[in-house]
Amino acid sequence: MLLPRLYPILDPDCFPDADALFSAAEELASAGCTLLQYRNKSGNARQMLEDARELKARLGPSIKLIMNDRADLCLAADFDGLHVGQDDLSPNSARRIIGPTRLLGVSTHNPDQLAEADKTTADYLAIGPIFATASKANPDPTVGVEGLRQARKLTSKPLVAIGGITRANARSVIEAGADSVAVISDLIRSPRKSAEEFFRVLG
Ligand code: TZP
Ligand code: MG
Repeated sequence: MLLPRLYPILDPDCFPDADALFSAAEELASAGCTLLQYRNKSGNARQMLEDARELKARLGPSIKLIMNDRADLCLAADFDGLHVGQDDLSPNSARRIIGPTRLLGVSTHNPDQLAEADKTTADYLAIGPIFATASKANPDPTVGVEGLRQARKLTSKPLVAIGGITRANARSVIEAGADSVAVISDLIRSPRKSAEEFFRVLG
C-alpha cells in the first residue's frame, strides 16, 4: 500500500461549523489529497455519522476516508479505513470488525509501542508527536526527528509521522524516514493553498 505524502486530519473542533469543515475537505480534495481522516473527540456518535456520510457524499470515491477511533462508525459510514490508538480496540480486534480489505492504521508514541504494532494486521503505523502539538489533549512526550529516524528501523510497514508538522518542517520529517505526514493545524487556515505547499515541499 502506498501512502500519499500528505495525510490531512479533519477535526470539527478546529472549524466554526460543519460547513467550514466540509469546505475544507473539498479544498483539500481539489489540492490533490487522496487520503483524509475524520477525527472527532467531542461529538456524539450520531453527529459523527452524519458528518462522515456528508464527507463521503461530497468527496466521492477519489479520496480514501479513514475514521478515527470508531470501528462501528467506520462501517456505518462505509469508510475506507479505521485508525486506532493505544486506548482503542487492539489492531487485531479492530481488524476483525472492519474486515480484511479496509485500511487499518495504528498510533504509537514510542519504540515499544511501534514494535508491538508492527506485529499486528495494521496496514500502516503512525508515530508521534514528533514536535509539540496543541491539537491533542494530554500528548505523549515528543519523539523528535531523531526518534523518528530510530523508529523507521523498527518497521517496514508504511510509517506516518504526526504532531506539530508544518510546511516548514515537513521535509525534515520525510528525510528522517516517514512515508507520510499527518497534519491538523497547518491545514486549517487555507486548506487548499496549504496542501499545495505541502505537496511542493514534499515532492
Ligand atoms: N496524535 C499525535 S499528535 C496529534 C495526534 C492526533 C495531533 C496532530 O495535530 P497537529 O495540529 O498537526 O500538531
Ligand atoms: Mg484513538
